[in-house]
Amino acid sequence: MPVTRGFFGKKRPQRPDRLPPGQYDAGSSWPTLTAEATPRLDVETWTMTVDGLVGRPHTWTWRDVQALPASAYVGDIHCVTTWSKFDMTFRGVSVDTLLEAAMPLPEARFVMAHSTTGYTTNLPLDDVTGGKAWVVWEVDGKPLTRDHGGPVRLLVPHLYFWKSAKWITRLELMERDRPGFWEQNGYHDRGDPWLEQRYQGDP
Ligand SMILES: Nc1nc2c(c(=O)[nH]1)N[C@H]1C(S)=C(S)[C@@H](COP(=O)(O)O)O[C@H]1N2
Ligand SMILES: [Mo]
Repeated sequence: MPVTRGFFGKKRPQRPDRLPPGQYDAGSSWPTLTAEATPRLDVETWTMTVDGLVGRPHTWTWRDVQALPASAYVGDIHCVTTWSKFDMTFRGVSVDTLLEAAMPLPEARFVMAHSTTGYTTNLPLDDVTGGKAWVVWEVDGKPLTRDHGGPVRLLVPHLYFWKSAKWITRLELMERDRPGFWEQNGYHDRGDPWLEQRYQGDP
């Protein structure tokens, strides 16, 4: 009986249409990328704040965020170092829910995401509203591990993954854009993987 070579023997992306330019399918592996030392956060003391250009600055405790309406993302993620991962399931709360409580002022157009570690990343407000961004604590049915940003990270899956700040503690709304950690080091202010916005100066 003839054996169809290549079906099992070759590693090919399962869905080339879902792989942005210059990316490869990392399969079941999930690399960790961390610029700073991995912090050990206590959910008893961790808080999430939305402030800056908002009508009502707001801080949630761990229990407060767990009590908000839950929301999930099922789909892909893309790291600027060229790996992508398909079909991940993250659970948490939509950033829209947090912003609703804090009431952004009309002049707010950008956000800075802050981690407890001092890591920052800047995003257009439009990229974290309209059901496109989450604050998450669970992945594929399990609590986020510390390496991957546990207990809580930002998730903005339609942009390169450096925008998804691990150990998130604060979203600061701003009128003008200001570069975060990697953006000061040459990465793009927006970071759309489909447009290959990897570095400052890319389209
Ligand atoms: N606080 C913090 N968040 C971070 C980073 C980091 O170094 N520190 N790295 C970013 C980058 S470059 C990527 S690709 C993803 C990596 O997430 P992972 O380690 O869960 O794969 O987190 C992003 N969020
Ligand atoms: Mo990354």
